[in-house]
Amino acid sequence: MVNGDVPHLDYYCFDDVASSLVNNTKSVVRVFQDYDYKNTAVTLFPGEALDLNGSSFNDQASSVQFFTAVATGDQS
Ligand SMILES: [Ca+2]
Repeated sequence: MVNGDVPHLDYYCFDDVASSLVNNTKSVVRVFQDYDYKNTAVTLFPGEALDLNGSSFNDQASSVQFFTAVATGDQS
């Protein structure tokens, strides 16, 4: 579980191994193919899950960035 921005996922032994992503935070999460928030990214909204098997992003994720969700009305 990651709770903040992570420029290098290998700190967590998690570099290039992710085959599925789940965003169980209340933030928008962007997951990048390379270190330091570079190259291709996928965006996950709060509660969103993504199966990467068979996609070009499988086993590629190397950094993660969190964004505060933009209020769009009732967030209760
Ligand atoms: Ca990578």
